[in-house]
Amino acid sequence: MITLNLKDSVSVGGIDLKNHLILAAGVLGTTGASLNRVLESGAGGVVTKSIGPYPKEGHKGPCVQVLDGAVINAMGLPNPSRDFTEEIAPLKGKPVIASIFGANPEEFAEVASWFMDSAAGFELNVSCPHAEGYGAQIGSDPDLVYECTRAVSKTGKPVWVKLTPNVTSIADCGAAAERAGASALVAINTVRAMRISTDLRKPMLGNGSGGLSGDAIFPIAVKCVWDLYEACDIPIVGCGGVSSADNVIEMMMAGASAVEIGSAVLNGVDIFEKISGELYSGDGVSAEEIVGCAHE
Ligand code: RRO
Repeated sequence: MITLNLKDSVSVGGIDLKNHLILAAGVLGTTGASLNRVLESGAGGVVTKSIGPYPKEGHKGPCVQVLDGAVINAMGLPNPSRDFTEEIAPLKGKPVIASIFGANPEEFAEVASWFMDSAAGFELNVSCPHAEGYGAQIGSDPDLVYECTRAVSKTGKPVWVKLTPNVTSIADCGAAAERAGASALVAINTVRAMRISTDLRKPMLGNGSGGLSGDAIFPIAVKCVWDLYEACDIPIVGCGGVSSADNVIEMMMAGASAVEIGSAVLNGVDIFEKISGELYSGDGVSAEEIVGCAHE
């Protein structure tokens, strides 16, 4: 397997990371203590659970269905809103990326203003597949992606935009974010999905449908990263089903400068040490040599 050499720090879209492996939004990102634990377990950076303009309890349960090689969730954007600032204030100076959402550009700008001091940068969540009025309803319209990204990029902080695969052209959405001043694109959020209990004769999740993550979506994520790399000139962060060092290299060959790990963390936070132990072993080539190399 190809291995990488790790420089002192890795800079992606204006954010300095300790390595190329980042905790994805939604998993272990609800408290400052859990985010810090993930950093101490070897993650190069961490993304918080998505924070919005008002506190939200989330969808009624069951909210998570664990399948063979995949997970479907419909958490429903549960978050404490502005109170979350207290969780990450003690982590100031660490590579903590605040995932934020809103229903319009004004709400995005308002939520961003709370984290200006504490976060290293923002990840705009315009891609949750089951968020009425938020999420993919914004992220599937390039004009709305542009307006919301613009509102936060005016802060001058690094802005990553997390995109949905549930669109005809992810490249059009990525290009809109790039035009609006995004410093990186993150691909992908979860894939719209549902299962039905044949015993109960009704959907397994309380919300009906949800978002699919885990091994099953890795090829979808690779194709989305590939399409964004062809269409855009800002860095791409690959996310979706990454669970091994070889997956990281494959994402990079498609065009990712770093990767986020989500569902695989559910099997243990030591995933960061496990992957980096393999990824950075041996002499290793520079990431620059690998990123996008499969396009040539
Ligand atoms: O909270 C959720 O239900 C959720 C979010 Br915010 C998201 O971005 N993606 C997802 O699959 N679930």
